[in-house]
Parts: sequence; structure tokens; C-alpha cells
Amino acid sequence: MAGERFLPAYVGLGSNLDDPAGQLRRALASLAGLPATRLLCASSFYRSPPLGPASQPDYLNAVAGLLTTLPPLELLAALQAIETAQGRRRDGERWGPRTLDLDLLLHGGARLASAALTLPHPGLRERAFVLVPLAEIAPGLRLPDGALVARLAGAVDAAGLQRLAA
Ligand code: A4P
Ligand code: MG
Repeated sequence: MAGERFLPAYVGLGSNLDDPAGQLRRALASLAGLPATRLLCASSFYRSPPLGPASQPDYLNAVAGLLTTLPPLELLAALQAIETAQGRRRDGERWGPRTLDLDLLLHGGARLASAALTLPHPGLRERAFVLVPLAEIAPGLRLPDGALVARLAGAVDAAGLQRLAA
């Protein structure tokens, strides 16, 4: 990999089916094993009520910080392979329950706006279950538009979000 640049990337993890804490732990182990990638850190696990259809279990969420030389679409494909390996089915309703959801939140300073990949992730600025764990591991991080993660996390409505003991 000589000459390739490692860039920071942040991944949002979510699960509300089939032992969510176990799902997140297995996903973190898989992230640590990705090629051309190092898992640098992971947030605590957080519980929150579902965004979207209310008739589904609460979610557990976390955020992981990586260094990677994989380009954004290759990293996304690797995340989707991990979801599939953990029994993720894609035939359910939008925002319905899932064993594992891995969202690419940020990849270096990339800004993309295609259906296949939008960066930063479109929900990032509004979702406490993303911003609060992201701020736990990277409070000084800035979005491509300059917004400071700690400031966004401090301003979001985090009622209902509960940090779980390690
Ligand atoms: N895609 C585009 N940009 C990205 C990106 N930055 N990261 C595309 C990941 N994927 C991205 O995703 C649908 C398509 O989005 C993919 O084909 C990919 O190419 P998906 O994971 O197959 O479907 P989804 O996750 O059901 O849809 P969506 O709209 O992404 O849902 P979200 O936004 O992931 O929300 N409530 C709580 N409390 N906690 C949660 O984690 N999660 C969801 C799902 C709903 N409610 C929740 C939570
Ligand atoms: Mg998703």
C-alpha cells in the first residue's frame, strides 16, 4: 500500500434485533478486520427509542473511528458485506427493525450526493444517536462545512438517549 493515504472515516452502527449488543460487538470485530483499515476507537453503546415506525424495539447505537485507504464506495461495499454477514435483510419497511445497520457518516473531507452514497450521511446533523457517540470519540472533529461535532452534539435534542455502562 506504499504511497496510499490513510484517511479518517466514521461509521455509525445500529441494531434493534437478535441481541443488539452482541451485533454491535461482532460488527466492531469485523471493522477491525477490514483490509487496508485500522479500527482506532469506538464509542460507548447508547440506547434510544426508534426513529420511524414506533412498533419496533429500542435501538442500540455506537460510532467507530477508522483510518483507511479504501475509497468511500469500497468502504461502503465492505460495510454492506458485514451487514449481510450478520443477517441483515433488505426487504423490510423503510426505517424498520434490523439486525445491523452500518452507515458511513464521514470519509475524510468528502462531500458526495449520489443515491449510492451521500457524504456526510444525511441524518448526521439531526440524530442524537449519531452525534452524541461521535462527539464522545471525536469532539474536536469538524464536518466538511466547518461545523464542530461537539457543538452539534450539544445542540441536538438528546432526550431518550441513554448511554449504557461499558
Ligand atoms: N447510502 C447513501 N449514503 C449512505 C451512507 N452515507 N451510508 C445508501 C450508508 N448508506 C448510504 O441504506 C439504503 C441505501 O442508502 C444503501 O443502498 C446505500 O447505498 P440501507 O442501509 O440499505 O437502508 P436503511 O438503513 O433502511 O435506510 P436509511 O434511509 O439509510 O435508514 P437510516 O437512515 O440508516 O435509518 N432509530 C434509532 N433510534 N437508531 C437507529 O440507528 N436507524 C434507522 C435507519 C431508523 N431508526 C433508527 C435507527
Ligand atoms: Mg443504513
